[in-house]
Amino acid sequence: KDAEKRTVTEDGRLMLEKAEKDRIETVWDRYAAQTPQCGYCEMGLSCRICNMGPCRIDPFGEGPRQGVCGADADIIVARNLGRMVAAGAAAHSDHGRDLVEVLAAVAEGKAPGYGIADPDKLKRVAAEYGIETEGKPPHAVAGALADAMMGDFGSRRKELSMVRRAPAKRRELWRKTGIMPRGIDRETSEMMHRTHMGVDNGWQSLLLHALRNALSDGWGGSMIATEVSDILFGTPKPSANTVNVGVLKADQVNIIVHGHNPVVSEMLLQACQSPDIIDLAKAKGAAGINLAGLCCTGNELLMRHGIPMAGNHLMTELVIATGAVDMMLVDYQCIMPSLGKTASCYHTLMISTSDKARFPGMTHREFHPENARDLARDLVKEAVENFGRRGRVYIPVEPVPSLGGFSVEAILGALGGTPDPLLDAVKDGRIRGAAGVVGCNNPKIKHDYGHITLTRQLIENDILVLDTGCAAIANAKAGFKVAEAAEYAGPGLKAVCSALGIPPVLHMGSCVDNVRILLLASALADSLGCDISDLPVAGSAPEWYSEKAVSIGAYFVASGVYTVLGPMPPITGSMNVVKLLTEGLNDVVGAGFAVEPDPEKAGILIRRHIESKRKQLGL
Ligand code: BF8
Ligand code: SF4
Repeated sequence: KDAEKRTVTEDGRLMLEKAEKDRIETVWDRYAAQTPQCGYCEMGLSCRICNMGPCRIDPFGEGPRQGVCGADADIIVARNLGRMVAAGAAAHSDHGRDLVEVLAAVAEGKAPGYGIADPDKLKRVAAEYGIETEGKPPHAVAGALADAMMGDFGSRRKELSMVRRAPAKRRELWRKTGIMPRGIDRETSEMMHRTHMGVDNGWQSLLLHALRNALSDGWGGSMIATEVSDILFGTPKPSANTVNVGVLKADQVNIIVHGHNPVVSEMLLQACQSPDIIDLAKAKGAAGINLAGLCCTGNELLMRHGIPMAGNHLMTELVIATGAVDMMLVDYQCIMPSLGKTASCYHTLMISTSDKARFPGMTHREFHPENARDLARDLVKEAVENFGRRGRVYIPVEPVPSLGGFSVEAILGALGGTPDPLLDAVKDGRIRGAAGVVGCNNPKIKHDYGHITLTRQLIENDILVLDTGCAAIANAKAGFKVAEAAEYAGPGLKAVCSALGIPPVLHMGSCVDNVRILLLASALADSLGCDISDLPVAGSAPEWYSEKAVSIGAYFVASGVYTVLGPMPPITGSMNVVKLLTEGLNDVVGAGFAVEPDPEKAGILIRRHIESKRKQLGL
């Protein structure tokens, strides 16, 4: 059956069948309608950067070899990829900036409901920025930190502040190669400039700048997003949660938050917990109010508060098809513009909340730091009112238990304050190494098959898995994130996990939280006195779709982490670009990309890489 070809998850399959019965069109149907997709575009060989075009290069060498301007395949492919990085870096970094705005508003007392949840972290980060913290109240420190972070965004000429967290050898390499990131917006803006017609036509220099642009995301925009979120809302600690469509409750008001920025979802959580609104829900015949998440804003709540997770990217339409969602609130990124239409078949109220993200079929109710608390309360009340308008609901599965909240601070805490016990386990071979399994879903790959298959193989072979984003949700649904999941691990990893009481797959958060993986890798490299590229670690994005994932992959590689992509990026039109990314970069940044859509084979690539790094370290 079709549903079985589309997803490996039980709730996904059952919901796909329900959607079909309800005649709901899904992302898979639209993907099928798009196939075969344009071969020029798949290879990165089409260009519509200027109005002399659009142009395409004939990959078989029979038709045009150059665009109207004279750009060849190498230039066109490199420019297109560079623009993907720029868009991804911009998305993460603009999200980071929104948090800095909230931090500034908190400092000014203009953000009722928000506060400083982790004053210690505020102090630590402020000290890194050279801000005097002694004897100053948190709000004053927050204001100074917000100002200093704003300075990281614009035309900054100096090195980005947070790069100081990278190992010294890595920073030296970035300087030497000319890819040390400066202002966050500056690198993105420069990427757009360089790819304008008639600017940078060196495919190598374009790709190097793409790495610098990505680094301005990983060690800049995303890192600021994560750190400021921790300061405002709390640094995650391990806590239990539940995952899959079964987290929806037939007898409760179900509110779903979807998107990325915790600025909105945190206020929703507060409102859902207020006793007067819970009483209102009970007066309307509901047993309570159930807040659950989708995608990364869900991950933010899961990490900090153990809020249940309804699903990842490809589940977002299907969750609505339960008929049990009384309200869905979205902020931005990865929100399919189809959702409003899907919801129109049910009673679900769809609310868009960000000044920069509108969607058809949604009501726009804009959140700002000043009005967020009150607006969240109003909206939760509206969701409660909507509970009575429900039709029949279909919640076909029981939720799966899972453990989240593994910030670097929490991991080091579990290890007794230093990475040494982890390093000892790596040195004596109980743990062979670590791998990040991150990123999206993509209808080109069977839903969650890539994540689950790769993760299972890695832990079976004693490789600790760190995951984020939609991959983390897939792995939680597969049951890899309870202490008992140590059973799935090889003997060495199993022993370590059992001793520490942790699962073999650690949920490190949302996609901006990939920086937590960078920071953990830096801590390990510092302890060993080596560079990140010397470590037995790897990254992977088995089902990636988004431009943000391109930026993440590029900053992982530029930071020295070998990274295996599932779906092929649009680069095969230029063998020069393919070769540079998969081979040449090793000589430049000590790491490169591989592409392998089959997760079983991707696992073998990662294991081979980890074993070769162990050998180089003499382990
Ligand atoms: O930032 S993993 S589909 S939800 S892009 Fe999007 Fe991809 Fe999911 Fe989160 Ni990340
Ligand atoms: Fe064509 Fe060159 Fe314009 Fe691209 S930039 S659309 S290749 S003329």
